[in-house]
Amino acid sequence: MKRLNTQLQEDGCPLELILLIRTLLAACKEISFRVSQGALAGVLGSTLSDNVQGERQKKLDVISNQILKDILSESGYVKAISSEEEDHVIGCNPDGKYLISFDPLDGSSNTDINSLIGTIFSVMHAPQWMEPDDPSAFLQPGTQQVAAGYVLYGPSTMLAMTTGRGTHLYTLDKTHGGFLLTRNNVQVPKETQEFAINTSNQRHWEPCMQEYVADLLAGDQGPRGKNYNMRWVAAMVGDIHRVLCRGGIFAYPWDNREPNKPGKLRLMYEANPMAFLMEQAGGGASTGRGRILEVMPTDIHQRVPVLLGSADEVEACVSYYKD
Ligand code: FDP
Repeated sequence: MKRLNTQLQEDGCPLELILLIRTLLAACKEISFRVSQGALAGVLGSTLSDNVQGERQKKLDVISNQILKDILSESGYVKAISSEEEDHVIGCNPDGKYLISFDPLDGSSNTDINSLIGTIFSVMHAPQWMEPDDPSAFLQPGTQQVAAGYVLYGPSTMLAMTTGRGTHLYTLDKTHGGFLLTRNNVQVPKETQEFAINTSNQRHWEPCMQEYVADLLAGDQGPRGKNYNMRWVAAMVGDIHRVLCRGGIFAYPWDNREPNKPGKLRLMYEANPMAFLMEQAGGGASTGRGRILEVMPTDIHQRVPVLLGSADEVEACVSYYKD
C-alpha cells in the first residue's frame, strides 16, 4: 500500500507543504489516541467556558485545539493559525509560508457518546505582506486553498485530503503510525437516493428548501420519481465522509432561528475544506446561491449555508432556489 508521502510527491506537492501536512497529522495522531482513550483519559464532559461561537466547549475540544496549536506554531512552516476555538488569529513564524485554519474537533456533541468526530483543516499560502497576527490575510476565497481535508476518528482513523489533484482517502495503520492510501481518487456518484439534513429545523427553512425536502419525502409518488433514504450522523465530518464514500447530499441550509446568521457551519474551517474535497471528487458544493469556494469571506468565523454531495442532487437542490 502506498504511503501518504509517496502520494503527495506524485501529486506534485511542494516539500514544505508535505512537511506541514506531516506535522499536522502528527497532532491528529495524538488527538486520535486521546479520543480512543475515551473516559479512561478523563477528558470527557464539558468545561465551564463557552467558545467564541457561544457554544459550551468540551474538554476534548480544548485539548485538541491546544495540541494542534502547539505543534503547528512550533513547526516553522506556519505564519498564522485560525481555529474555531480561538477568538483571534494566532501569529506564528513571520517567515512561515502557510496559513492554516482548523476545526480541532468537529461534531463535539458526539464525544460523550463514542460516536464519529474529526479534525477539519484548510491550508492557504500566507501573503508576504501580512503581519503574522493579521486576520485579513485569511480572508481569501476557498479557491485559494492549497490543501484541505479532515481526519475522522471512527472505528478506524482515516484521512481524506486533497491538494488539488483529486481526493484521496488514507487509513492510519496504528501498528507503525503511518497513513496508507486506501482509496485513490475518490469519485462521488453523480446521482443518489440518500440525504442528510436536520429535519427538526424544517419549519425554519426558506420555502425553497421546504419544497425541495418535501419532494424528496414524496418519494416515487412525487416529482423526483424515486424513494430517498435519510442519514444524519450529526457531525459534519461523519456525514461528509459517508457522502464521499457512497454519495448523497448533506445540507445545512440557512434558517430563520437567528435570521442575521447566514447559516450554522463555518466557511473557513468547515464549508471550504469540505467543498474542496467534494469538488475534487466530482461532487457539488453550493450555498444554494453560488459556489461555496467562491464566497469572499469577511470574517474568520463567518457562517455559510451548505449543500454538498452528489453533483446531480446538489444541482437539483440549487434549482429550487431559482424558482
Ligand atoms: P457540533 O455543533 O456538534 O460541533 O460544527 C457544527 C456541527 O456539530 C456539525 O458537525 C454538525 O453537522 C452540525 O453542527 C449539527 O448541528 P445540529 O445539532 O444543529 O443539527
